[in-house]
Amino acid sequence: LRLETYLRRSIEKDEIFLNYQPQVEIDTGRLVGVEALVRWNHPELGLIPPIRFIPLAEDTGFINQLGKWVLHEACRQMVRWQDAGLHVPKIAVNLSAKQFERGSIVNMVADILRDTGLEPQRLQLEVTESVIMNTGDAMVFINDLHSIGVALAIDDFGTGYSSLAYLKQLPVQTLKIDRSFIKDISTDVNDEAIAIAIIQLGKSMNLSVIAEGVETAEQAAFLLRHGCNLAQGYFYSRPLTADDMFTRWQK
Ligand code: G
Ligand code: G
Ligand code: MN
Ligand code: NA
Repeated sequence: LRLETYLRRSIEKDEIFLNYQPQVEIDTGRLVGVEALVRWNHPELGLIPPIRFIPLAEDTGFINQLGKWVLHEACRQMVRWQDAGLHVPKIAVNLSAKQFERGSIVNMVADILRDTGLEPQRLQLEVTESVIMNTGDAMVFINDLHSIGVALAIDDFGTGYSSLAYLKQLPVQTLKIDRSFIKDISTDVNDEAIAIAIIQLGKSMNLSVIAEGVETAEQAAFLLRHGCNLAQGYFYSRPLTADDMFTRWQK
């Protein structure tokens, strides 16, 4: 069977699950949120990474079903943690361009929030610059999502083509500095300059800025020194299962 055939059955077969990567305040180590990252555990092929199945899901249209499942599960998990005594301030969920093409994304998100009872401001949707710039109605949908109280972040910021004029108009709260700029931040002067520029841009536009892919104490110290107090990366934690999140962060 082709991977596509398996993928179509993956949800009903319970092979899809989420991992959660902590997002922390650098100076205090406090948990400020998590990013939900989808995983596919195929019984014969094992764990298939999202870079292999997300593009396939996008090409086949399955992303709409998958994206809906991910959102629902992410919101449900926030409520489960809450009920079990772990307060995770917010959850970030990645969206594909394809999920904007049907026009029903706002209703879908609103339904899921109503169904799970999660407060809208505790859900942050991540979109990339290319989704915003290349998807016809993305601006309209982003404004609609904002109007129901959901938070928005621009993912992989700095790697795509983005217009500052657009950025200014968008009801976005967060920029995520792509991990490619963080990797050599203390040795590559260009990466250093780009990271500092993004931090400054965020400050001047009153946006919060979070660095992705933080792997060392040096990188964290650099960020803090330059005014970025939010980070996500292996230095703090790898993506965790829902249970491990609970064990690791429950006080
Ligand atoms: O752990 P990592 O391999 O999870 O993720 C690889 C890529 O897959 C990232 O670029 C991430 O944005 C993307 N990704 C992870 N989970 C999801 C998801 O639920 N939806 C979409 N559209 N992309 C995701
Ligand atoms: O593109 P997006 O930012 O949504 O994807 C997040 C991806 O980055 C996931 O694949 C996640 O597993 C990965 N990731 C998270 N932290 C680190 C890190 O510190 N180093 C590296 N190399 N990858 C990371
Ligand atoms: Mn992301
Ligand atoms: Na990213």
